[in-house]
Amino acid sequence: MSNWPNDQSHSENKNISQEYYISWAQKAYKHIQEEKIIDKLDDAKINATETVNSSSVNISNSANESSTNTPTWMQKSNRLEALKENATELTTANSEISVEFDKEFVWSAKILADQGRKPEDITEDEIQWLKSLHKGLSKTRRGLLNQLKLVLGQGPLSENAILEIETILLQADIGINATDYIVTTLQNKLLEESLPSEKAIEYLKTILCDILNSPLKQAYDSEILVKKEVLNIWLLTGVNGAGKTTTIGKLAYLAQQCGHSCIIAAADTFRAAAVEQVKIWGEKTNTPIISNSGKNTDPAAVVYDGLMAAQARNVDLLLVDTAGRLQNKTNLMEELAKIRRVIDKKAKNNVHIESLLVIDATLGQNGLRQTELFSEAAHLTGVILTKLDGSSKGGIALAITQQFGLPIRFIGVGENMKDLKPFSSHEFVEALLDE
Ligand SMILES: Nc1nc2c(ncn2[C@@H]2O[C@H](COP(=O)(O)OP(=O)(O)OP(=O)(O)O)[C@@H](O)[C@H]2O)c(=O)[nH]1
Ligand SMILES: [Mg+2]
Repeated sequence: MSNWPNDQSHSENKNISQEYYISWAQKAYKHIQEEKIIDKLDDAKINATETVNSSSVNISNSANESSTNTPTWMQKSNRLEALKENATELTTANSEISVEFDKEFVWSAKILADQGRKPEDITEDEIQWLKSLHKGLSKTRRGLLNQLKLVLGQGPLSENAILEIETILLQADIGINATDYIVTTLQNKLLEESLPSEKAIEYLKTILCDILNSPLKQAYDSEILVKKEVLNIWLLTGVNGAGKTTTIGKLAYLAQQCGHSCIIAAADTFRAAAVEQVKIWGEKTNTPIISNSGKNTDPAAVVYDGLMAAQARNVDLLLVDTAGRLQNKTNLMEELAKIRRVIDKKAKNNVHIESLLVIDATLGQNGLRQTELFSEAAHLTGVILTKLDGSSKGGIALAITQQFGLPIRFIGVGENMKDLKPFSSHEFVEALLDE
């Protein structure tokens, strides 16, 4: 994976049978199992080689034993025995695989199959990721589907049905604008054509995907975020505790995985502990940190230092961590505007700037007000949603996209390094509406 695709492609064929997906999932599971065994065998090979090597050293040191003359083929055979023993152990030890083959696995496999993937290319991480997303949105999904099944499939929506759908969409944090749009578009379709409940839900999925993809069609490149041959500067902003620093760590990890060179500017100078927190992520991901431990350091100065270092070192990506601030604190928002001005002024040639608002998805509609005010100060180009594994309802993604035309760029579903991925409208909408 050299870039960070927002893979929106997926099969349009909704008639594929469940049996097909189960068989696909079984193949993917077998493949993951085999990969695990190969990994373990590789480890065992190294261990066995080390054991044989160290025992031959011992043997050669012992003058009275004839094993100094142990023929090479015999040593190999010992190694083979060790490998065979390990292989038998491993093939019988299913517990070695942490991802379980269950309903969630089949669902995850289905999402990957619909994106045109092959079972022999699937990794355990990808399945774990989709499982977390599906699990995180399970409560919202259950509520939405139960209600929708009651009112869909009976021709155009009655006034009561409209009210019920509106209520359930609003409860899922989808917001007034997006809810209006969704219900009107759905009703227009149902007035045109009578759809059974299942087909109406499929149609609803296309409405939601269209909303989520709409900013990409207008102004943004849907393919990649890290542009080639330029310095990419990603400024992360947001309210206190939204998950900015953790997301910076996860992004540094992703950058490393994709082969992009990266440095982090620790521009949260508000708390001493903030720089320490960034440094821990720097160590975990082997990413250089630019910081200034002086008291009352101007965060804009750290950003400036970061920029200079990034340009001098010719790195692909500069990640900027900022202090958490409430959107209604004017002085703090002015400080943010200054940071943004420094970036715009000093980074003129060969740069691509992304200004990303990190939103804690569990905070619901508050995200809309945050988006509005952070947009003014930091000229946002996108949003990162965190904590979709928690009590979040998820609908805020649609509310933000519909109201502000900003794309959701990444989503976080946990506190670990691997718990962040580029946003895919297909995956997200299926997790919201597919059992
Ligand atoms: N469950 C879950 N927790 C997360 C996620 N992202 C971040 N967190 C947690 O949220 C808490 C706050 O994260 P930080 O990264 O420190 O947030 P921040 O925005 O940098 O906070 P300030 O710098 O204080 O404004 C930490 O406990 C993180 O581990 C996520 O996707 N899921
Ligand atoms: Mg922080």
